[in-house]
Amino acid sequence: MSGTSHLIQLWHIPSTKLLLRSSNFSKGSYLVPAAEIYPTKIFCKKIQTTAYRIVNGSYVPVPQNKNQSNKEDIASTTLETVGAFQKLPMVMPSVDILYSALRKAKRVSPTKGIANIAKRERNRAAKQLDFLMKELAVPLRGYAENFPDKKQLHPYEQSLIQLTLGDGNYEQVLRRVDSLRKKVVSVGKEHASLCAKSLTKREAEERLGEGMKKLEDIFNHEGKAVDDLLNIAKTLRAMPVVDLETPTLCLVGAPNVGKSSLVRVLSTGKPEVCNYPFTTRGILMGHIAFNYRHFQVTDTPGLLNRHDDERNNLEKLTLAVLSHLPTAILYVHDLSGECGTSPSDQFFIYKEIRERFSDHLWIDVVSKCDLLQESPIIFNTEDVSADNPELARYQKMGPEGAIHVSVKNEAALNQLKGRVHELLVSQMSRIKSSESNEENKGVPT
Ligand SMILES: Nc1nc2c(ncn2[C@@H]2O[C@H](COP(=O)(O)OP(=O)(O)OP(=O)(O)O)[C@@H](O)[C@H]2O)c(=O)[nH]1
Ligand SMILES: [Mg+2]
Repeated sequence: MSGTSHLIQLWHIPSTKLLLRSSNFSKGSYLVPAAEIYPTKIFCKKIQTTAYRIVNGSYVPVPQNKNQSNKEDIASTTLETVGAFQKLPMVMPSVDILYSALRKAKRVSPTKGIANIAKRERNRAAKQLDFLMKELAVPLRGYAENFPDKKQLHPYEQSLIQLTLGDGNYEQVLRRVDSLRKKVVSVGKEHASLCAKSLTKREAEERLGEGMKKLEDIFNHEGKAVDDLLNIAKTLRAMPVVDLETPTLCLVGAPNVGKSSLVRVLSTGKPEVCNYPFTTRGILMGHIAFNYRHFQVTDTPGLLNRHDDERNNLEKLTLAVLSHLPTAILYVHDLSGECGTSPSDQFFIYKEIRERFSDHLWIDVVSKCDLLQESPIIFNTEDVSADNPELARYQKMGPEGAIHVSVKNEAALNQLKGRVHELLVSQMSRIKSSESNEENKGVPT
């Protein structure tokens, strides 16, 4: 397509080892199986203008009610925005917090003008312990206060936390950090007050030593919570954040059908392409520019023909994107028999997804049509269904109106790019009209 440039912005971070074990994916986007973190390709952030609520696990727009209470306003405000991960506080490694606090505490001098040696020593010991306790507790309190409550996040970000870190891990790590803070405060106070009661210089010194050792031991034992939080922050900060005001094309389909290959054609994004299912293990966010207009593209992990309860975290991630983000869908079908999911299974997945996300703008693509032309034998991997005409048609042609493309012989790729462009322009109009509806609702009558 002339005058069309395709750009993709990919930010890589090194593989992050979080909580349990490290990833062996060197090139995929970020995510996922519970408690595993993968390298990330990320994009940009922005604000969403529509409020949502969750109904039966789905994310639906909420018409704004002018008479809502203040509290509800605050809650919906928190759900309207994405980009919380980029605002997470920087976390210091536990060992740095500890050694910096110890070093500074040892330099704390007694209050000036105390002539009596014992009194001066107990004053110094109490002050040093109090200082150490505060130096350790203050950053921990900052983390507890500034890491957001998961429930207050945009549903998309809630899903990312859950699917990436594992259910409940985020909250659990924050609880561990807070319990470390409480322990540090109570032990620090207890020992500082013991120091203040010392009768001799020696006793004050001993109690100071004991107190410092105790705080050091607690931090050495439980400081891992801080390091886990540091890894969580690193991982979350590097996650893809979508600009909710920029039209987004989301590639969806069964595993191995050619989604990533099409992303590579539609943009300069380079997701991994391999001939095995679930090559794509996370969401890749890239963008395309058509005639100086910018659009986003997301590649997603494949979906299998099974019930939601049986889906893996990769599939759940794809569904989270479709449920929580305003995307246009490019649905990819592979009828060649090459991908490992039979055409009839793809048909049932497709029917379900199409129905579930019927309000999304949509293009259907039958991929690998070079194989269909070259080798009809591959295509005939299953009997054409005689008793279900819709399925029988699908097995031969894919859904009605689908564009038959091939990245191998470049068949119909320009046609596809043109359709994608039109789709994204329509998506842009949708976003604009929903924005102006929101604004009109906000104007008092
Ligand atoms: N012959 C042919 N092979 C293709 C075409 N498009 C993709 N393939 C091959 O199909 C296989 C899967 O392609 P991917 O693009 O990785 O598929 P995917 O849907 O992203 O796969 P997952 O990420 O695992 O879900 C690779 O071996 C590709 O080279 C095509 O148009 N023709
Ligand atoms: Mg892929």
